[in-house]
Amino acid sequence: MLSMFQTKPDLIVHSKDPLNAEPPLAHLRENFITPQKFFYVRSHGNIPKLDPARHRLSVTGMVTTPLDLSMDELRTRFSKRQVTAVLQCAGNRRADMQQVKPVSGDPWAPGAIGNAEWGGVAFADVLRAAGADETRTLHVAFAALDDIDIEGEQFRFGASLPMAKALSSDVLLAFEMNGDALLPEHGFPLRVITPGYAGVRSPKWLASISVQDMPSDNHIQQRDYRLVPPHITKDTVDWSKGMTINDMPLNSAICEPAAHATLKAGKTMARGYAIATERRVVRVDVSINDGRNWSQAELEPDSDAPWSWVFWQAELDLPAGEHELAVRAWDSAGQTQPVRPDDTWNFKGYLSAAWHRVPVTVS
Ligand SMILES: Nc1nc2c(c(=O)[nH]1)N[C@H]1C(S)=C(S)[C@@H](COP(=O)(O)O)O[C@H]1N2
Ligand SMILES: [Mo]
Repeated sequence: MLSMFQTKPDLIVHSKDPLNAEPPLAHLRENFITPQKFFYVRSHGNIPKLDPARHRLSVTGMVTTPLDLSMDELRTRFSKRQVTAVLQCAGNRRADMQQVKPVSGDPWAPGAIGNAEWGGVAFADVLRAAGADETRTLHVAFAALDDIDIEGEQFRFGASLPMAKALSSDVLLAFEMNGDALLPEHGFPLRVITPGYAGVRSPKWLASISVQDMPSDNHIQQRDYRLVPPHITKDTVDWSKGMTINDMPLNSAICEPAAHATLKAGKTMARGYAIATERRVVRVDVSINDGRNWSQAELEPDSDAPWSWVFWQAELDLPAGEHELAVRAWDSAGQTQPVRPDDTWNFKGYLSAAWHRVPVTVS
C-alpha cells in the first residue's frame, strides 16, 4: 500500500499531519483539469481509512423519510451526475497576507486550488428522496469521520450549507474525481462538492447529513472560516460577528514565470488562472510596471464549464532589469481585484485576492 505521501510526491508540503500540501504553480497550469496527483490537499485532522463496502450515509432531521444508504444504494438509487468545478481553499494565497502582518494558518501560495470533473449524485435528489423540508432558510449540516484536534479541542469535522445552495443542481455527493475513485486524502469513499463555495463547504469522508433550522454547531462552522475586520485579533475575536465564508471572490494568479525566476530580455509568455465563481471572468490584465500600463491576456476558450477557472496567457516584452509582474482579473459585473493584500488583511488570512505579483530578474 502506497503511503499518502507517495500518491502526492510532486506537492509542496506545508504540514504532514494533518496533511496540507499544494502543487508547484507551473504544474498546476499544465492541465485545465487538475490530475489528482497535482491537486492540493487541505485536511484538519487524520485521513480516515474507510471500507467502501461498509460505509453508510445517513440523512436525518427535518425529513419525512430518514435514509441510511450504502455506497451501492447511493449509486443505484440515484442517477449519476458529473460537474466540472474548481475547489479552492478560503486560505488560498494566504502567503501574501502573511507578508503584510502575521496571520494564522499555513502560508498557501496560489496553489490551494484545482479544477476537477467530479462524479456522483445530485445532492438535491438525495434530499428529495428523504422528503427534506425545502424551506430555503433551513440548513443542511454534514458530519464527517476525520478526528481533529484544534488547540486541545477534539472533535470530528462538520460544516453546513444553506438549504437554498444545497438544492442547487450542481451540488454533488461525489465519489469520483476525474473518472477515478477519490483518493483517500480527497475524501474516499464519499464527499460533498459545493461549486463556487470555499472548499470548507465540501466535506470529505461524509457520514451523515441533517436538515435543521440552524447552521452546523461544529467548531469549523462557528469559530473558523469567518471573515472579520482588520482590527480584530485572535484575542478579541467574537466569532458570532464574523461573516461566514461561502462564496469565493474574484481571483487570479501568475503560474509562470515562477517568483524570482531569471529570464532573458525580450519576449516571455506569462501564464496563469483566473476564477470568478458566480460571475464570469471577462478580462485579465498583466502589468510589468506596477499597474501603470496593462496588456490584456488571451483567455483560453471557455469549455462550457461555468464552475471552472479560466486559463490565460500574455506575451510580455521584458527589458533587462528587476521587474515585478502583476495580474488582475475583471468579472462580468465590471469588478476587479484589490490592489494590495493590505486592503483585505484579516488575522486568519482568508480570501486573499489582491493583484498577484511575481518578481523576476531579466538579463
Ligand atoms: N472531513 C473534512 N472535510 C474537509 C476538510 C477536512 O479537513 N475534513 N477540509 C476542507 C477544506 S478547508 C478544504 S479547502 C477542502 C480541501 O479538499 P481537498 O483536500 O480534497 O483538496 O476540503 C474540505 N473538506
Ligand atoms: Mo480550505
